[in-house]
Amino acid sequence: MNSAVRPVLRLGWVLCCLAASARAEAAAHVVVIDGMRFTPQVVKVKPGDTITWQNRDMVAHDVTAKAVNVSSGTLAPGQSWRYTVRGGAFDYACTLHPMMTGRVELEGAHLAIRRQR
Ligand SMILES: [Cu+2]
Repeated sequence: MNSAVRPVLRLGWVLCCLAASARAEAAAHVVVIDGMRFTPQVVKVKPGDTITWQNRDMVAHDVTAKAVNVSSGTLAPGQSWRYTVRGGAFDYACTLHPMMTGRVELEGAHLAIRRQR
């Protein structure tokens, strides 16, 4: 093989592996909405993870955290909404039933959670 080409190929291989491992680390979390509550109520995530809220209840709900501009809009029974985690932790609620609350926490980021309060 041409020795000038080899380092380029090696770099390409490294970048490819980095991209693959970053993708493998992003987890998909599910929060079920049923019986007028979010389960689990606290979901621990990393930036890049996705959270899907599935409304399995008999009435409409939403997922809203105004402080961080998170809003699912109304989720009719059977609907779901996927969110990709970008920043820090947040508390959320259902605006239709404000006693329904949940929290998104960052794994191993207790300082970030404390700062938000
Ligand atoms: Cu609700």
